[in-house]
Amino acid sequence: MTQTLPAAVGFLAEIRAETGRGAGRPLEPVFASLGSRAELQEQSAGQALRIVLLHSGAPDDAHARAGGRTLALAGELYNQDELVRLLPGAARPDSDAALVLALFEIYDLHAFRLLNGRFAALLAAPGRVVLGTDHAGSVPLYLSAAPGRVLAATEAKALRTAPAGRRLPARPVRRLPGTHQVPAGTVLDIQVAAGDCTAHRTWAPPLARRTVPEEEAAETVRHALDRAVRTRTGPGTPLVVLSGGIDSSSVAALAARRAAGPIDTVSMGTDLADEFPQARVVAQHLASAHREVTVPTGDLLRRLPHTVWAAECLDPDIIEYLLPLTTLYLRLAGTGRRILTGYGADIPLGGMHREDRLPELDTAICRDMATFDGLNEMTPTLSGISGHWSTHPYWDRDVLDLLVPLEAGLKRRYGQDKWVLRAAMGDLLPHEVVIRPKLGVHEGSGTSSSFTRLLIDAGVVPERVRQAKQLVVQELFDRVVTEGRHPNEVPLDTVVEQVTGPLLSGARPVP
Ligand code: IOT
Ligand code: MG
Repeated sequence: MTQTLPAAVGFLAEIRAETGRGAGRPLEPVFASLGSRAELQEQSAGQALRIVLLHSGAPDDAHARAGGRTLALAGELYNQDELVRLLPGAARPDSDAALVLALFEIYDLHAFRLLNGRFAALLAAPGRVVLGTDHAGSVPLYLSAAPGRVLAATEAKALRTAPAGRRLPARPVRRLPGTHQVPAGTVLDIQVAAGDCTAHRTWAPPLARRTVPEEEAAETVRHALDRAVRTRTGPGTPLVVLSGGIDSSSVAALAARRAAGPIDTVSMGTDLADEFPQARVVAQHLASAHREVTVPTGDLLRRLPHTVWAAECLDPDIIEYLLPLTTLYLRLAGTGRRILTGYGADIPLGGMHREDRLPELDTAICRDMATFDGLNEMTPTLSGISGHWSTHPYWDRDVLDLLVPLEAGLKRRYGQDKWVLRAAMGDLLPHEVVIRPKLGVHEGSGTSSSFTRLLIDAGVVPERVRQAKQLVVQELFDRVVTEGRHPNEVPLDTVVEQVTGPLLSGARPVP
């Protein structure tokens, strides 16, 4: 059977110089993502390497060896065809891992500047470890390094029991001393013996803006998005998580146009709110096999610990976007689906910004493109906890390189937000879908309001709700990441009680 999921969705790796200095107990391969485990061990050139791959049935495709180097790859590439042309000879490497390794042999770490993908990678060579993520850091990668040892994993919780590493040019992880996250679009080059680390940027969001005639802008956006959808669609029936907004409807329309039969679409709502009628219009138009999943808000909120566990994120706003999606993924029957989303379109297009003025719109886009890193909102672990693989066409490297630099007047035009996308998709979707204004998933599913309600019911005054949300997320992070507890063992009500207690004393008005 052709593989639907990437060969691996995660890994844990330990590299130790065999001098005794770096010796220590092997780490437990703990992951929130589901998958099978395969372990590789190698000793060479005075260095011991152990990699535990979290794989989906073909672990040999998730790593490659050549010329004394070993490479492990979690995730996948989307520009293999152009990359293969850079290699000498006619033989096509038989996996993405082998392709990256072959490019590394020619370009060294500059190979990472060539890749368009959704991945985290580790390369071990004698005396040297290279760690890199895709342009968006969309598969998070963490590490801890000290002289004589490098520990790396695609989930921070796997490094929870690692001895404290030294300070590195990367983002420190809360309450895990010496554990860092590899920045988005960055390669870290580490000398194992000394533990020295240098960071090299391989991608940065463009800052310049381009003026393009309307028609050309719409055409190029359509073309780039179509390619991003195509390269993300596996051999099986595509599944699109559909809100009925322009972002996910566009992805569904492009996937449906290419599919041999009906695609699958699914929408979630709660007892409080849903966008079912809007999504149904799209599903009917595309003749997709459509499902609606209604989750009681109590059940939705009970997935907060799972969402923080999967995303390893401390931002309460982001957690509110991710909670309904995580809950939906957990309700999808079976495992192993490849899921396409419309996530992330609002960042380069300024869709979350309800404002007509162009300088403010472009400022918001600059800010969002400068601050997404480390939020982990794109992480595949959100769907990985139920054994699925999600991927986001709008955060394809080429789509971003096209959307970000479009001048703001193409993003807000004729009183519409995300105008250029609406113009690009005009002929594939019903008009009412094309002109429907933005509604965030946290709004459309009643997630924000039910989380607020929970805190108000616990006695938090409205002015402190935001702070309380932040504290709840922080406390959940401490329990499920730092302390390594399973989210099923972290009852939300106890956490809410614990963090709201101190907020209430002195804050509650005297009756
Ligand atoms: P939103 O754009 O509403 O949703 C993101 C994706 O989740 C949609 O494209 C769709 O694929 C899926 N989705 C949303 N609602 C449903 C639903 N009811 N049923 C099934 N699938 C659904 C937040 C947001 O508004 O999400 N995400 C923004 C912005 C992120 C901000 N981050 C940042 N500044 N760093 C986004 O760009 O997606
Ligand atoms: Mg959206």
